[in-house]
Amino acid sequence: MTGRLIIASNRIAAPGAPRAGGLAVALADALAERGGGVWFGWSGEVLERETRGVRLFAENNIDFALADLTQAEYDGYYLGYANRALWPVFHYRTDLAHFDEADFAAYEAVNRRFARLLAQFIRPDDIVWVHDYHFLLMGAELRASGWEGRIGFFLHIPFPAPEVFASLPQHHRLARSLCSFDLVGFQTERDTANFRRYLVEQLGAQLLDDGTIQVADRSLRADTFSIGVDPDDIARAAESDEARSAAGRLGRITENRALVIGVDRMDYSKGLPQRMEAFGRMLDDHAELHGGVSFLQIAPPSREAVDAYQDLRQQLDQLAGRINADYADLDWMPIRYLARSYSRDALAGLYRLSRAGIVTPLYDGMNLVAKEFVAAQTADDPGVLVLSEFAGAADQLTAALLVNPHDIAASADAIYRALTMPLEERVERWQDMIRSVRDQDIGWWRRSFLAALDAAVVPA
Ligand code: GDG
Repeated sequence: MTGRLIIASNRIAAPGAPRAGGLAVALADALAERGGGVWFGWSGEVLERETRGVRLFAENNIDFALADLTQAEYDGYYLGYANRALWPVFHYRTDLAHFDEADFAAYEAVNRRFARLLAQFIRPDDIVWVHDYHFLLMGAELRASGWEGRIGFFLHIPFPAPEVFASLPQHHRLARSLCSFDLVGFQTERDTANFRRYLVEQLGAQLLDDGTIQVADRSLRADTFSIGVDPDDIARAAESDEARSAAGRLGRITENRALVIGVDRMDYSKGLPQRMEAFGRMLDDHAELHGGVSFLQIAPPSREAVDAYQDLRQQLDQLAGRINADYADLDWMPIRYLARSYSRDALAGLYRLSRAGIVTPLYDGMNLVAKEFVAAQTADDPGVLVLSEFAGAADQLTAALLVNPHDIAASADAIYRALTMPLEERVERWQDMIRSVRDQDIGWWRRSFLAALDAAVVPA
């Protein structure tokens, strides 16, 4: 164990605010477990022109260091390069990508400015853990600022096939920067293999027998660390007053109808239109279920300033409207589509109430909702998970009903199968899944990443 842990992520869980997400809790725990450290990132504030420099807050023994963005940085770095170029390309949607040089310049400038701010805090024996696609250039920029200590990087989204990654005009720059880290972590074996293959084919890397990757004068490691959830915490949340009240409110309306639930940020990677079509298709095929099943889709809007997200919103509004118009009756609404967010506790209550969870992204790094759904079930009457084979979670949750989300007929069949599955099979599948959710939980994820980073050899 070395010095302090320094975490850098685009968004941070600000002091005093409730830590809603599992990830926020995991990172705060990682800092606490090390006996303190610094969590550095964007404050979430956008200022017209000037930024104010880093603002520091202490909470217990964690220092939070917050930096603002200017409007131009927010537009170019965040909405532009991160969310109009990197996000679509890494999710295999090159058709939606905008390759704008000015956006890349803003991305590079923010990575440089943030790296320099960070370099002011770090001490020689600290270790630095950088998160996600917003900060791909942070490795190179930290090294350029003179930092020689350990730095690790974890990518929360998929690392695409090398041919797809190479569609980014700046792919060499991005990959070389990733090689400035001592450890690069991915969600699945496929992501890790894609990254390694890219380095060999494009940068002439050598893969050594001990797992080290040699690229020019740098050596690094790349490995798989599948992110998890805190299953005990989710089970507790599902028992909370708020969970019961949410389940009660919904239960009164759906009465004894079977409930199918989906919870996703409103994002084109999540396969929401395909999922609604699959539910509609299931109603086409199974008249006997009319009036007997409801599909609840919770989809809090995100990144609304990006065109592709506005298009998705329209598409979903139309689809839900059409399916409901075709099938709804005086006392039955087949789809309840809610473009808003609910508390973590309320969601856990709704997962528990549901007979099936439907998590069918077209591509997803891991997908925590799949694991949260499993963790919220009870052992004596668990719901069934219908899961996309293209979610990272499918590698671990092999007892889910795995589907190709583009195959509407097969997805419709899987929903039907989930709704009609005998209790014995539901229990068997759930036990298999909860074992994996417990074995590789959020604590396992952060501990295994940090142990590998501690073990990374830093060149003398
Ligand atoms: C990225 C990667 C990877 C959703 N709606 C509400 C709400 N949520 C919570 C869920 C879950 C989280 O947000 C979403 O996580 P996902 O993993 O499903 O997806 P992304 O946001 O795309 O996350 C993904 C993840 O990073 C972690 O590495 O798994 O592949 O894309 O925790 O519960 N939470 C609340 N209200 C909502 O309405 N409170």
